[in-house]
Amino acid sequence: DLADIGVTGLAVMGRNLARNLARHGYTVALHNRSEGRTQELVREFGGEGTFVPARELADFVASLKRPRRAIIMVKAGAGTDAVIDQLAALMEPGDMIVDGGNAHFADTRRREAALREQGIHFVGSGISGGEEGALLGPSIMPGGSKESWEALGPILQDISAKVDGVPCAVHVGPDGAGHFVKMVHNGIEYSDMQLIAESYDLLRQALGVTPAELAEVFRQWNEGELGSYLIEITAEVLEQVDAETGKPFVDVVVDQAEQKGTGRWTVQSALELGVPVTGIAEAVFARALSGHPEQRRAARSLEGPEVSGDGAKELVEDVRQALYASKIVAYAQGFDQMAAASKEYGWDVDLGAMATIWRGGCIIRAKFLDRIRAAYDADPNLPTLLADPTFAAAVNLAQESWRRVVTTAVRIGVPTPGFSSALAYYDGLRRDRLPASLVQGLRDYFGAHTYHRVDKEGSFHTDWSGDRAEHPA
Ligand code: NBP
Repeated sequence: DLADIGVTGLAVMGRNLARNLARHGYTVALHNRSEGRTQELVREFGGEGTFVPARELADFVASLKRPRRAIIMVKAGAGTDAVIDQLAALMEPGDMIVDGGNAHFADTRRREAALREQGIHFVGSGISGGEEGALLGPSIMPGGSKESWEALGPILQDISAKVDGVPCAVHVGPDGAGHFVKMVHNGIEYSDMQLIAESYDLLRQALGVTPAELAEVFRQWNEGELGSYLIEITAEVLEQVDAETGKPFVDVVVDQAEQKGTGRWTVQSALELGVPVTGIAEAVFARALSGHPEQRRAARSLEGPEVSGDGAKELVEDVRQALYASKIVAYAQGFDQMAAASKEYGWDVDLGAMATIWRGGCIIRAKFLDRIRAAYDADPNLPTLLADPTFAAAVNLAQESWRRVVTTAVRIGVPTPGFSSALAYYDGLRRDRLPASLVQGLRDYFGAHTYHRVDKEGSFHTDWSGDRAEHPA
């Protein structure tokens, strides 16, 4: 029998995605560059469904029903290009190639345009949820043509996570839209983790509590508005004890955070689009700082404040509030970035739908995403999430706590770039007048860059080096 769909690239992600498809009753063609992985899958999990293994890519393509649907799950980069080229050479107009890896959206745009010339639908699809999500139901963010969504959508919705019966898979938009949204998802994930890490660090330093005690705090937080996968697993990581030394797990792990690049891509894109994603940027930079132990060693003689601990138990609730408010800011920024990209590239992304498909399967899944969905339902053109009445009320409620947290961190010398920058963003957004007017004045002074006036139309320049009179520019 011909296969309904195929997967090439059978490392952890591809293997689990293929099993997920088979478990949903689809006949799945299998291929991997080195045949060992294909054989291993069939040997270990062949009983889970109907697989059609192929040693050669040509046999893999030949085993697919028309129009063919093939998912690529290989390491992002040059390997993906190679596999796309090989597949495309074996395919016909109307066939579909899905790239489920973490490709850069610009690569996806390029690949989609090239394959469109050949009449092949190229679907760059974000897939989130790691290994477990791929098997049990990921969050799926496909880009590409409407026709490809019609042919692939039902399958992707079948295998995706479901929340309240709603699948966590939706057509994001044309060409690179799916991979863009996945990239921002990962950027937000960086920011979420940074804020969690700051909460842990500040509470541990200020209150002198143990990681195990903090695990309990996070467990309680998980019951409330912060309820999310990342808060849940934070409790588990914090209570973990190293079997060899008996020390808390977090004390035996090297404190240098690594990154695969999607956070950096998010910030690079945000710089190009002119969207301030300070929460994500600070998270990327905090990882970069952690990666320079030689600088930290060299800086050991730098002095900190006299005070260290700050025993107030109220700090726990304050930090919870600061975490929630900063998280709202980080999401507001990420959603701004998606809105800006959607406009720039003509994608027409439904922002509320992105919140919906992130509710399950993916790493940033959280109760709070229902509120984001509701905010965009109430106003699809919301200029910022912070303008939504529910979120505005939440940050208003939190802001005193937020300020106490940042003040405490500054006083005792614990770095909280996530909390601090989120608060600065909030205060910037709130301002009636910003000191950008002075920046404009300076620009006009040294570079005759001109400025606008609050009371008149047009551009103006002041003759700074002469009589300092103003002239229309
Ligand atoms: P890897 O990213 O480790 O890639 C391994 C796979 O790529 C193997 O099947 C390997 O074949 C194949 N491959 C390579 Br490497 N170069 C190739 C080439 N030139 N031609 C053909 N095949 C090639 O696998 P993964 O961790 O399963 O991730 C797959 C994709 O999913 C990546 O893009 C990743 O970023 C993305 N992703 C991963 C996660 C996660 O949690 N791991 C989550 C979300 C997305 P071989 O067996 O012959 O070496």
